[in-house]
Amino acid sequence: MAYFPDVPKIEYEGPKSKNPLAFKHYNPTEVIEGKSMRDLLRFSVCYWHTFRGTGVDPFGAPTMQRPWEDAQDSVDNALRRVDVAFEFMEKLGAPFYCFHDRDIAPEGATLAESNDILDTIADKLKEEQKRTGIKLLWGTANLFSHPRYVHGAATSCNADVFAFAACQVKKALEVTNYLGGQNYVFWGGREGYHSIYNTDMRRELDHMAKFIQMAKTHARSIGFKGQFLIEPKPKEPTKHQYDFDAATCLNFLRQYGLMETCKLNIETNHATLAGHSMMHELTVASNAQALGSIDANTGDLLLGWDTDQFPTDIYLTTQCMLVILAQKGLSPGGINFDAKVRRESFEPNDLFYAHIGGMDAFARGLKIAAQIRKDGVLTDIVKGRYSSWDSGIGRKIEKSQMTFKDLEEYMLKKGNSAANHSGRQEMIENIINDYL
Ligand code: XLS
Ligand code: NI
Ligand code: NI
Repeated sequence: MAYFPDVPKIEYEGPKSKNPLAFKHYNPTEVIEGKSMRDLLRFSVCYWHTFRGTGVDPFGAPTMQRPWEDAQDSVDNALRRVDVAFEFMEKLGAPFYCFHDRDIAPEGATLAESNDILDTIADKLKEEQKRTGIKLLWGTANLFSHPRYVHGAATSCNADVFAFAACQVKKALEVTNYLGGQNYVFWGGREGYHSIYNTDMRRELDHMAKFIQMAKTHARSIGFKGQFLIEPKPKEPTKHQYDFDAATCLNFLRQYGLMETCKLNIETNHATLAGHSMMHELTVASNAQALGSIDANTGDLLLGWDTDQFPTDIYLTTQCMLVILAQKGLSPGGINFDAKVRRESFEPNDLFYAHIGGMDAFARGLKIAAQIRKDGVLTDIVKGRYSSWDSGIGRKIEKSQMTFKDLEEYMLKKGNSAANHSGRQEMIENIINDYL
């Protein structure tokens, strides 16, 4: 049975096409910088927003028309949803998908029951993966929806909650491994605080590190070879999240000796909530050799929360691809659309329009970024700007051959520093515009 009966397989038709159900720029086999678009972009569909999003908001009821959903969160429904998901992803031509344990399977009355249900669904996912060749980019555990996680999971003040969360991650790791998942994500759902008066921050952070360490030990013991990823977010649901931004996460990883264990999964709307641009966050992560994957979406300039919209802004995708190309791709990570259609876009086909738009926006960003790199415009500008470091005094400082005393001697002799050159920000912005 077809759940999207009027949608054909989405094909690449080129920039002139007016067909809303076709790619204008994403041409999976087109080669850029020696790799196919498919392998460079590694697009992934997220199970939670795309197959579980209902359109509820704090003021209103669900709006999404999803004829395959029943009123209860039944196991039969979860099985049927696997068919829906794979029909969608196959027609879209998405090579990867991602999930939380509780997106794919309902929670049972006990841990044992929940684990059994998860196994049932995982078997079906595995069959569908085999049939279609679609792969699991990453798995994760939902450690934030259930009321037990009201005070957090790994950072809960209740040790039993830490224990329950550990069991959930243990199982999620096993399922991810069973499905050949290439990464495993930790997003600190409620790992943070609302009131610092009642919070032992140091103890909570120690526990969070211990949790990841224990997860790593278990992952190794079951032969899971995937990459661990931490996803920064500054706030929401808690007032202050411990994984605030890329720099905060890197500090945490370094402090607890976890740099070898985890890379980062950077999400656009989280970057902007932290007061950074996506390109800033990607650069911080990439500089630390810790840019593992991205959650592609966008926020709304006028709203101060995580709206998780589909990315359509070519400036944004170009900036992302500049950083991603500079580090030669994201593999084993990818570009996961952690994005949801608007509450007003309630028809099933809107899911296609949204993903096609996001994929095309990134494909365009990729082509533009590759051209900018080919012409070397930015690299030449940046290289020229720092040329005083390539010889003379700059070179000696970089080589650690100078002390403050030496520099004083140098400057006393010279009398004053050399003149500065203009940063030419506007000219550079104009050059970037020429490529768009
Ligand atoms: C929420 C996060 C979440 C993670 C996975 O804001 O983006 O969806 O990606 O737990
Ligand atoms: Ni995310
Ligand atoms: Ni988000």
